[in-house]
Amino acid sequence: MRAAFAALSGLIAGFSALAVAELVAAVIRPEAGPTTAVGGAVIDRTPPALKDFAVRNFGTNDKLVLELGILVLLAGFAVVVGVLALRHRVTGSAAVLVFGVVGAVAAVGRPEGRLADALPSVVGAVLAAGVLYLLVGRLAPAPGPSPAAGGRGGEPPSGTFDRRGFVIAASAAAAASAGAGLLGRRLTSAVQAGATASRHDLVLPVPASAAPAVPAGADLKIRGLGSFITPNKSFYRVDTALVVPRIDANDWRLRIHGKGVERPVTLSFQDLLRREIIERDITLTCVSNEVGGPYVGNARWIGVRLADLLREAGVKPPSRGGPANQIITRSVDGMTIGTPVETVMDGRDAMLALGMNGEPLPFDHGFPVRMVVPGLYGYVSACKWMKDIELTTFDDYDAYWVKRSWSQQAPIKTESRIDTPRPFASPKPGTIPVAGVAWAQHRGISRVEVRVDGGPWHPARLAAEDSRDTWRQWVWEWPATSGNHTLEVRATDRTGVTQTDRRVGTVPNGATGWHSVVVNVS
Ligand SMILES: Nc1nc2c(c(=O)[nH]1)N[C@H]1C(S)=C(S)[C@@H](COP(=O)(O)O)O[C@H]1N2
Ligand SMILES: [Mo]
Repeated sequence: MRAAFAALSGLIAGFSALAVAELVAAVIRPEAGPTTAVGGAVIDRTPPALKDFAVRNFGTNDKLVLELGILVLLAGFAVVVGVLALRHRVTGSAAVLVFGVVGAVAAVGRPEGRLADALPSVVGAVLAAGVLYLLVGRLAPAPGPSPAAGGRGGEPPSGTFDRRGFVIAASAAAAASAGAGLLGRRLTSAVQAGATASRHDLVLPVPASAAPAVPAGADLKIRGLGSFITPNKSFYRVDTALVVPRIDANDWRLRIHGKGVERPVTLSFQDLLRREIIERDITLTCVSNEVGGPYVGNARWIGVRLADLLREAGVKPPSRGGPANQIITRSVDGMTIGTPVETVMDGRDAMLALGMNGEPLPFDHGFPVRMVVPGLYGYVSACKWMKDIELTTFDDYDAYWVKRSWSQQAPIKTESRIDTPRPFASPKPGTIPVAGVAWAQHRGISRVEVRVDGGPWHPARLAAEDSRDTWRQWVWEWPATSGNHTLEVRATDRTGVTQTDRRVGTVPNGATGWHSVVVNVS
């Protein structure tokens, strides 16, 4: 019985540690909270070959799974520590401090970690150790009943203790912790109110160089095929951020500096708004997208040309004698992304984007400013929540994913995907539209072909081309007969390269192979 109460004491102590840590983190910064810090540290250390797993599991809403896992683990330890404290009050309580150390080390060790980030975990753990010490103290045998009752006096029957006293103390600790936790939440949203307001109040500038209207024929409007422009809400999200950074656009600064930068600059958001604004349709793709996968999306971006900014800062590409061949973009959450200077300055519309599909960038997609470079996978180009651009060389610096054994350079491979019919669909015999998308950003798509059961290739009808930097929808009307059939697709880009059938995984620079879908016509 006392063991159960001791376990409960451990849980309450753990809860108060987290609640108080979150309150302290609200003051320091939300990312410094222990579960977020430990989760982030886990992501940082995810073995390279498991990045796909990380992306798939942490890349979207499933980040919750990681945090829940940490909480469950923590609860288990809390129970053990509580029971231990019943036996050895001081040792058990002190054991709580170990978790403070784990949280603190994780927080300080994050890419943007500072010493102050240790505080939430340390304060939380010290407090929790105290709570556990006090609660377990309440479980000590109560002073015996009056000698008259038992006759012998002294020791009460083992297992009795001041139950009422314990319940009161435990409830008080739990309530106080809940209060601290709620206060922390409030404080965090108050701190973030400026960021939210700055996004809400932002009126997007009118682009001086507008994108032409999307050609009417770019969207085939076929059932089962996504829209040509991917709405922000359904746009894929891939990043390592357990807490989405919320930056106040008014406080935002971007520094451009490094090798060969003759005139280093620091720009504010207003500085960007005053520049020539361009608008472009660009399809983004993640290197972790498997053949047939979902991590590709197309948006209308507005922003400023990165090449202009670099030129004004005195940067020359390597082909013109510049000493730097790599741009490192750094985000407020410590992501580093390495992009070839030559590519950014070769005339393509590499941009610092501030608008996405007619809105300011959503927080999830990098508000206030992110990079977008047509033709390069996201991990080598699309830095979100960016704050710093440093010119360097590929020899001198490896960016975040490169340190984790992904390629330094990664142009997007020519790919295609069947979106309808779905795998294992059972359509009726007759004419069935087989449709999907194909992409080869900055090269453009010139041909898509479909075949059935390894037979001859049939040319698909291509939707109108918006730009070389966007994906292209396609459809082939399949005269389907009964039975199980395998559909395959392959694309050819405007340089004449046909998508290879060689199956390789996503590591180190993008998956290849033909997407195939098996259907049962009946
Ligand atoms: N700060 C930051 N920027 C980032 C990342 C990240 O983890 N952190 N992930 C990159 C990767 S791998 C991709 S594919 C794109 C995805 O952009 P999206 O989430 O807006 O679709 O963002 C890139 N920019
Ligand atoms: Mo990615």
